[in-house]
Amino acid sequence: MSNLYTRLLASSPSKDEPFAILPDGRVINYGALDAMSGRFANLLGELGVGQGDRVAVQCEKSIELVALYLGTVRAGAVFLPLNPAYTPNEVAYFLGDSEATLFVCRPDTLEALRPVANAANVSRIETLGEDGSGSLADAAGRAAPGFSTVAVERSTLAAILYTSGTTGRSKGAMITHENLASNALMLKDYWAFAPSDVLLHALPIFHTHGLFVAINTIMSAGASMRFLPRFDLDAIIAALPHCTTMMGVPTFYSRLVDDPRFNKELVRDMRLFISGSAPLSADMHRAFEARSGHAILERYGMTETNMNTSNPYEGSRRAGTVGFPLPGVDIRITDAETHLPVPVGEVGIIEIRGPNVFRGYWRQPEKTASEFRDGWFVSGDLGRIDDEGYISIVGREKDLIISGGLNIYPAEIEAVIDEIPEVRESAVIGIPHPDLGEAVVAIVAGQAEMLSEEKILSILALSLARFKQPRAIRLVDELPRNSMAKIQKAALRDQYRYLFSKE
Ligand code: MLC
Ligand code: AMP
Repeated sequence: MSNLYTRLLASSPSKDEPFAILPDGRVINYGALDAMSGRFANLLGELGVGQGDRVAVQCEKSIELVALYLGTVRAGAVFLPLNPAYTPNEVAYFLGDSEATLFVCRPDTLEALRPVANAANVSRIETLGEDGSGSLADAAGRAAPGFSTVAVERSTLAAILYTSGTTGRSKGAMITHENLASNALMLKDYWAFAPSDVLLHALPIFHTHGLFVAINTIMSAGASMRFLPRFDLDAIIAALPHCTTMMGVPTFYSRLVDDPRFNKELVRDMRLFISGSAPLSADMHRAFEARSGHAILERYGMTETNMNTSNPYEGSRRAGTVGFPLPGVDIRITDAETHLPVPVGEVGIIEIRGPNVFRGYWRQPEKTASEFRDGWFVSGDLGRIDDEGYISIVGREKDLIISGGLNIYPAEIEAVIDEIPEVRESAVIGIPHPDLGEAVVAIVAGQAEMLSEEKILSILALSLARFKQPRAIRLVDELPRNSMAKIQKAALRDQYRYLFSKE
């Protein structure tokens, strides 16, 4: 069976065709990509990374990192990307849980992370900087560029992506070559990607959206991308006239609409804007269309499943909906109590089945079993299907906050706050935020005179990535509880709903 890499290149783009255009103007063509990824694949073998071994990476976005992803996949090893914002504490868990063979970090974090990797028994630690420096990049430069891509089974793991869990313990989603190849090849057709397309790539590449949806899809079309290190409005405005497509989280689109330079002339060569990872409000959909003349195509996905549904490329892209099940993907909506499919128009839990659905959580068979029902993956998202087949996401059964497209599980933050001796208990909630969609807020009950927002934040900063840290903390005497003594988060969300906006 073919490797993901081979399947992504089935359209055989010529070696001279561009793959990535970098901010400094450098162009990486498909031939160079093959050589770069081949060098990394050869190097992994030299470093003792075998098939199935985990390559954990916590580096800034760079084209070398893309090549390392592809080299890992070509070698039959498992790519495990980590958000560069994670603290050493968080990294320690991922390295230990995954039993990674190789850990690659930034040159400037090596000193802090070496003991973490050693404690997790990682055999090798190497470095890769965003400018292509570092010990791994140096050694790759000396490795041979030609590599015979390893044949794998459909069910062979290509990647593990950690997603936080409701209990606070992150789970490694095991993603196979078939999951990724089937999804990318289908999306290329569904969204009409062609070799002439240039994708504006400003997403991080440690998640499904920027790594798989964006990069795999353009590779399967033999298309190219303008590869930006992060979302920077000036750089986006400068790049838009040279692009045909863009993928982003809703925050990208609201920031564009807020910028007076964003207009129809700027996007004259664009054919498609795609949004996902968090809800795009119907108001934002309309505001964007009024300004740009483009109806954003909203789609719905998950780390565990890649892409599930999408608004149509041809046809009406309906604001506030995530469109139809994608070809090959089955969706059903079931009742939370009876688990039976609900009638059209009624709200229930979205369940997913198809070649896109992951193999399970790394070394957590019970957790895996509990999230599947009769072969369907139970998403935890609440949705409804209307009589024309459009699916809307109306909420979440899982206690999850999505801030700027990044998932945050309250339990993980509550656990750290609750360890502070003066704290009795806490409730972490998501509150509507004009830029991030939702922002993290902590409501804390305890010895108020001994506590302060600054003190709590400084303790959280020691163990939690910045994006998980609350944007506001409120100290209270008591948390509201229902008759079953359960904290009423809905009441708290209601009470603080205007914290970041005008009433
Ligand atoms: C950065 N910060 C965030 C944040 N991103 N805080 C909360 N939520 C976020 N998402 C912090 C920074 O550390 C910084 O801290 C402060 O907020 C201000 O930073 P900023 O400069 O405004 O942030 P910026 O770098 O512009 O990043 C915001 C963002 C970025 C929205 C552009 O987070 C982003 O690119 N998000 C995309 C996430 C993504 O790819 N999700 C896909 C998941 S896959 P300080 O110290 O300065 O206060 C998935 C499946 C699917 O969900 O369906 O796709
Ligand atoms: P992640 O675990 O980071 O992959 O996030 C997946 C979750 O993001 C889904 O379960 C949804 O809750 C949410 N999500 C993704 N796309 C959309 C969308 N278009 N609208 C609403 N929620 C979305």
